[in-house]
Amino acid sequence: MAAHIALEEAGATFSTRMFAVHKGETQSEEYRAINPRARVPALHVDGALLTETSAILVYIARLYPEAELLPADPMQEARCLSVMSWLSSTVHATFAHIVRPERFSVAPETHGEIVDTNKATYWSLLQEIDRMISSGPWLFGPRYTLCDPYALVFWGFGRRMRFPMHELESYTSWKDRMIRRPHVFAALKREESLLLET
Ligand SMILES: N[C@@H](CCC(=O)N[C@@H](CS)C(=O)NCC(=O)O)C(=O)O
Repeated sequence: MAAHIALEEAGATFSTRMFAVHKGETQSEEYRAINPRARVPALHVDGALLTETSAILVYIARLYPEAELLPADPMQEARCLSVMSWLSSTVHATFAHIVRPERFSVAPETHGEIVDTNKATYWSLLQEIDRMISSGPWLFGPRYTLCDPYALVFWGFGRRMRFPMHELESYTSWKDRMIRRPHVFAALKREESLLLET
């Protein structure tokens, strides 16, 4: 979703192929031929493969500098990369423990505890994002960056887990603001995203 929104925001010419994780399509031979790690997103550019959301977002921002999707100031850019790195290594990794506990322990009797512990951790990370967004209107205050679409992914995951997302007032009103951006809306519509359901 984040990469898809970034391509829309950049005004890029691109085509998409959808592989539904929940239907096991990313584990298929067909998708493994695209990305042997069997994870989305994967971006193909002139035959070259790029994986990892943060790298894809930075690549898109650099390719379309006129869209100003990353700050030009080195410290501001580094702070943005710091947030992307945290979203990937901590927030996303915590979520993976909730939906795939079997990847973290071969003992089924431990899975319930792994899920419960990481649900609590995930909620505290969502609260941290809520605080980061509280001065708004965007994650980096007045300026929209590609950290914004990346953070939208985790609001959606929280809703999927039936967390009380309405309690995160800043994060939730920011989510509504995000959806009102035409390029965000276009990407979500094409993905038939649950975020468009009220
Ligand atoms: N570190 C990777 C994580 C990618 C990832 O785990 N994507 C999830 C979808 S949100 C996925 O493909 N899951 C399928 C699976 O875990 O089998 C990134 O940031 O791009």
